[in-house]
Amino acid sequence: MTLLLPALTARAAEPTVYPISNMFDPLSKPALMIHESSIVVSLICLVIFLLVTGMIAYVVVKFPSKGASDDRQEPPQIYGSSQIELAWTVIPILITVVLILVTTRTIGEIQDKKMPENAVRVTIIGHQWWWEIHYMKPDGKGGWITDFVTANELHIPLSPKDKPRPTALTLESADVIHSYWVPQLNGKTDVIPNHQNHMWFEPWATGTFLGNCAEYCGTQHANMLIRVMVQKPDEFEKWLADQRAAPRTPLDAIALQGRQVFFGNSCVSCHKIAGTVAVGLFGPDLTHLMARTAIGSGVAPIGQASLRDWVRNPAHLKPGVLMPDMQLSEAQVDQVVAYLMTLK
Ligand code: HEC
Ligand SMILES: [Cu+2]
Repeated sequence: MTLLLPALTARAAEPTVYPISNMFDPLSKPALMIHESSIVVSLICLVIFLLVTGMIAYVVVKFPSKGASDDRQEPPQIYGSSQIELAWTVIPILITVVLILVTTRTIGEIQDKKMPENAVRVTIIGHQWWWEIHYMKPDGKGGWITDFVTANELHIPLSPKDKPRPTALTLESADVIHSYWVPQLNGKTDVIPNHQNHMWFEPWATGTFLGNCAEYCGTQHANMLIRVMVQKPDEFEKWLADQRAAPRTPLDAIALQGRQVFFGNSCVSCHKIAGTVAVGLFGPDLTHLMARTAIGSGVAPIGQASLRDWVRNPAHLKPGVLMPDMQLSEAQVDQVVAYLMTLK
């Protein structure tokens, strides 16, 4: 994380980074609703706490023991007093009912949200230890199909309060249970194999929001970081258009050799590059690799040095990673990295 922050903040075009997941500073609709109901619940609990501790303190101060000389008698025994027993049964039940109503109302409002036509639809698939991200488009028959695929970094539009544009996420897992959590945008939602969960964001601040996988999912769980880039509408549309287009950077001699290494090795059976024969789905889509800010789901900022390190042996940056050491020669590593750097 510390490794990544300077790289993120140094990017001139990149607006504010929210590195600390401050749950007291919600910047998106569901996060605010959760925040408000947690304040109500905390206040009720605070009142109870003050009442109980206040009464204990009062009794302790008012009636201290006088030691051996204490000739006061035992207080009156009230075992079986229905008035008192009713009071300490009914009042807590009423308080609990209020707490249940406050929280179920919020849960209902969040879960029953009707997505408007203009909502951005995204399907996120958790993998050990990275996130596959599909941007969806209508299939013309009332369903949704993949428009394009990317990984780890979710770009979503700003959702001004007067002109909201929510992003609707469908969460799936390719292997074990993960959990998608960006505290300033929404609460956490489990990502479960053979099951779909849903969540949504309506952020009113641009910037990069950091989050984590919040369910232990194996060795590199801690390096399964989440970045959500909230962008102004025009920037978001530009990003969408760039992602849909094929990479256009012309290849120089070394990048051409690198392309040969890439397609001559099994890279193609795990990675996809749109418009080529590389259609592997086991690893992240590399079509627009260089449009991301980090590699390995946040283990290192993206750049020539980190890509070299990764391609030479990914377990150096991410021990236990599911991409094998490809045993390339130093020259081949340079060539492949030159090719990867054209994937903008
Ligand atoms: C057995 C499957 C497999 C093979 C073969 C493979 N990779 Fe990977 N690769 C992965 C997986 C899985 C990840 C994601 C690891 C993670 O972040 O935990 C990955 C991640 C990457 C990334 C980082 C992508 C990102 O956005 O974070 C790059 C770059 C990469 N691979 C390049 C290559 C190259 C080049 C080759 C061939 C020399 C190759 N890979 C071969 C499975 C594979
Ligand atoms: Cu995980």
